[in-house]
Amino acid sequence: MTIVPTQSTYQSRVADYWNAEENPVNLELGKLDDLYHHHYGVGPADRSVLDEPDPVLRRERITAELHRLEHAQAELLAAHLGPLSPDDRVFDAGCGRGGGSVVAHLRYGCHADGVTISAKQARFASEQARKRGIDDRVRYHHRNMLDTGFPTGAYTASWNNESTMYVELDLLFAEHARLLRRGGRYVVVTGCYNDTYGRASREVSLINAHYICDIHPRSEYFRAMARHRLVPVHVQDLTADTIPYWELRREAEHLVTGIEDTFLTAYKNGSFQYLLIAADRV
Ligand code: GPP
Ligand code: MG
Repeated sequence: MTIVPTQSTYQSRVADYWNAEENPVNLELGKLDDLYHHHYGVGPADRSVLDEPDPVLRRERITAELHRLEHAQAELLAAHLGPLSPDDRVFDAGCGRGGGSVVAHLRYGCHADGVTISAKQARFASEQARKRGIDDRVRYHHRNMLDTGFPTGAYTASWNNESTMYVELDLLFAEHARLLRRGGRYVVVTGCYNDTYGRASREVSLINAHYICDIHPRSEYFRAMARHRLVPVHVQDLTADTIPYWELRREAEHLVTGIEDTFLTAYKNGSFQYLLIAADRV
């Protein structure tokens, strides 16, 4: 079978974005312990880092605190994948620079396959796994998460960590349902727009433009899961838990990308939610 990583002009533009992306907020945080995340943080923030008088140390302490919050998000997601054994195989859909698969492997000893549409991210993540000496168990592939070419029913767990807004949910969940064995676990953490607000707000539209994505409404996740043998077992609204991350990130002059206030407005005006859904493949 021929693997075609990008399947449309849109997907090629998304790949271009991630091939060019070098935001300090991702690279400076990842550098701290070689866990490169492409998602936001959760939990209470230690804002005392902002009071550090030494300017160099202040920047370092803010960077470390943001990384701690992003790592807590990755651990929260990973906790919902289990229990898993070292014989189990997991699938990381939209793996970015690879942090999430390493977190899952360190926690469970499992095999992991991560896929990204960005050739540069796949190379970067593979190099990280090689340096850690886990490249026999944690592998990254330049492939399309909608058509991975991986074997049917081979996976015990799979996830999307902030990557569903780039794809049609029906196509995505069909692929997860195919890859997961019966009784397997699927977990998604995502930003979604809130159906009770109405349609997408101005802020949601600005976030879409910033990342070249298309944020889905909350309702669409449950409809699409129901169509693809994915039955929710746990739903958690993480909106309040992610606000401290954004409140701290907006103060980090050395790391801001310019989207911080838009996220805070979107969360606070009720138009946008940060959600975790864990589902069983039946
Ligand atoms: C996080 O990645 C963001 C995305 C993958 C896309 C949009 C997500 C939503 C929840 C809407 P990142 O860590 O590369 O972003 P940033 O550079 O802003 O930290
Ligand atoms: Mg980031």
